Amino acid sequence: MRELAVRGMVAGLVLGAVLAAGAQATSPAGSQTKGLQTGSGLVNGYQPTWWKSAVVYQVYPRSFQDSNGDGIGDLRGITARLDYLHGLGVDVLWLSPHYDSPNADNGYDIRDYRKVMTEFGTMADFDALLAGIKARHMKLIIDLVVNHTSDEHHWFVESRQSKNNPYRDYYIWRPGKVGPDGKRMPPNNYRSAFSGSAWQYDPQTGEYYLHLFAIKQPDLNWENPKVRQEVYSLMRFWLDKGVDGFRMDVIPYISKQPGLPDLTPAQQQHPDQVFGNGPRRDEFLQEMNREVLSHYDVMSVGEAAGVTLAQEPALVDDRRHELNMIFNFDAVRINRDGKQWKDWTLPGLKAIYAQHAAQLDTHSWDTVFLSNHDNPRLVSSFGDDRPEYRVASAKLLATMLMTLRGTPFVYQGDELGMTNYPFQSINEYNDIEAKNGWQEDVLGGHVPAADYLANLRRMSRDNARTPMQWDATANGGFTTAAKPWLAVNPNFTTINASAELADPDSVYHYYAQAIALHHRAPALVYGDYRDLDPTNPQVFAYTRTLGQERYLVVLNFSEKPAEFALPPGVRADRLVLGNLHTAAAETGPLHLQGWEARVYQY
Ligand code: TEU
Ligand code: CA
Repeated sequence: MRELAVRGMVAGLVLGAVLAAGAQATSPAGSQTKGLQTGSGLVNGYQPTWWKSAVVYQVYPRSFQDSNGDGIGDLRGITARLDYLHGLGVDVLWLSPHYDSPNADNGYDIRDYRKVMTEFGTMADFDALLAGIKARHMKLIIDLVVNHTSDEHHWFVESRQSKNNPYRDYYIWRPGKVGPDGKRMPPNNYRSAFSGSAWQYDPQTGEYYLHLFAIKQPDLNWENPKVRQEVYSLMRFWLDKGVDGFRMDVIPYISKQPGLPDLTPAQQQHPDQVFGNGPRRDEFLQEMNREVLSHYDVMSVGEAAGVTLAQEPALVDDRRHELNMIFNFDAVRINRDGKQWKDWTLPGLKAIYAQHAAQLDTHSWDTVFLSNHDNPRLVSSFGDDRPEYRVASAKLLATMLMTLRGTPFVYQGDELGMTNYPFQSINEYNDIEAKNGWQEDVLGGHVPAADYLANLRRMSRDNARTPMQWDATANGGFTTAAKPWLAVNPNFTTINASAELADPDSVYHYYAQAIALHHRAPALVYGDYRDLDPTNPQVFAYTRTLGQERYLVVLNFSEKPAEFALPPGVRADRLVLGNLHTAAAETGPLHLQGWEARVYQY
């Protein structure tokens, strides 16, 4: 373990030195908006804050770096790679769940909120990681999963004992119904996100409990003030250790519909919009803010499945004192109907960003992301991961992430242009969502295996969960174990951090440049956004302006060359970022190569 950690540290130190020379200061643009602030301290109407100008990097600890050779990523492994992350220029790390868990859903099923998962290390390892993050002037947000717990949490172990157990009302228990055939039936027609009914019958007390996700993830009953106080207490536990905020897992789901009636056929098309809009959602979030968040200088970002862009201000308008921002799923799921992969169009994506701009005023901050641990790889979903286009399209996507309006979120490995995994059989998958779906859809005789696997290969969450590819040694340098918990993408021999650190033209160094640009340009944080050609099927071109600071971003979302004429008043004066070396100074229409991205200041 020490050898690996040292090797990681050395690589990081070398990288840190190299990049420090080239990269701009990673201090968030917030510190550079002084001259732009009006008397009220606002910048273009926005209240500047550290989490608005920060760039966030998500770490999925299971797959980031193994330090003790057991094939599973851990906290010491992350600590050994902090210089790599600092060198990239990111400001905030979002750590996916690190708590004690039986891993039915890889940590999103928490058994003890105040204990570090044994496989990930100890609380001392967490403290060392946090100290290492702070020493590099970065911040840490952790994953708050409080819509549900593990069924092995002691609250649930108690709750299921008897109907009068003091913990019974920590969860949502209901008697079933009796069907026309006289058989027992669940209380309503809710379905789990991971296949099957959202209700599990428990013989011990002859009732069903609700689980909107896995059977081993019973939903907490937020109507119970004791549950809410337990959550606020565990939040304070981590905030008092110095954590800088939370990413909140499916947080809009915490308020359930009174009486839990069946979903109507229309609601069954978008059950998340029923689950995410319960009547007490905002009351609970305002109480959480009043009791906890408002007492700390922290960042809160809610994962908001089921909340439409029109509804978004209800959760993020700063006058409502709920959350700082949320992840809206419209863009990241433009390529899916439910779980079925579908093609998408660039005008369709641009229309979503136009809606973001229209729905969110200067009181409502946004996030910019197109990947995470629940979605396939960025370059495979929104770029083109064929060898001839992978690097250029990965850089183009980085350009978009760093120049749209909102806090950008980079998912681990996307800074290397890591791609989807070439899955062949269901046995190669780990994800409960994939395996439960196989059980129900394929073994249930509803979907041919080949069709299920073809779709799964494109949309599976496991695409993003294969281990980080650090170098060309065995298992990509992720682990010294013979077998990692999930196979490393075989393309690690060519796509890996070591090779990219050594290549100044790599996706990694491009991300570092794009992040540095984001940091030195308040207009890219707080500036107005204007789409120059919403219906153009191939080119995404927009401006970001803040007073006299004006940027033009032009992205060719195709392998085919494109010509783009600039509207009056918009000029390609000074190229400040480009992913190909063909951006000649042009006065007339721009001539873009396939997957070419350019950012001009004018
Ligand atoms: O995800 C909730 C969620 O919306 C996704 O799981 C989505 O429903 C799923 O990917 C369907 O395609 C959060 C976590 O990010 C996810 O990893 C967990 O599995 C889930 O909640 C339960 O905690
Ligand atoms: Ca390990």
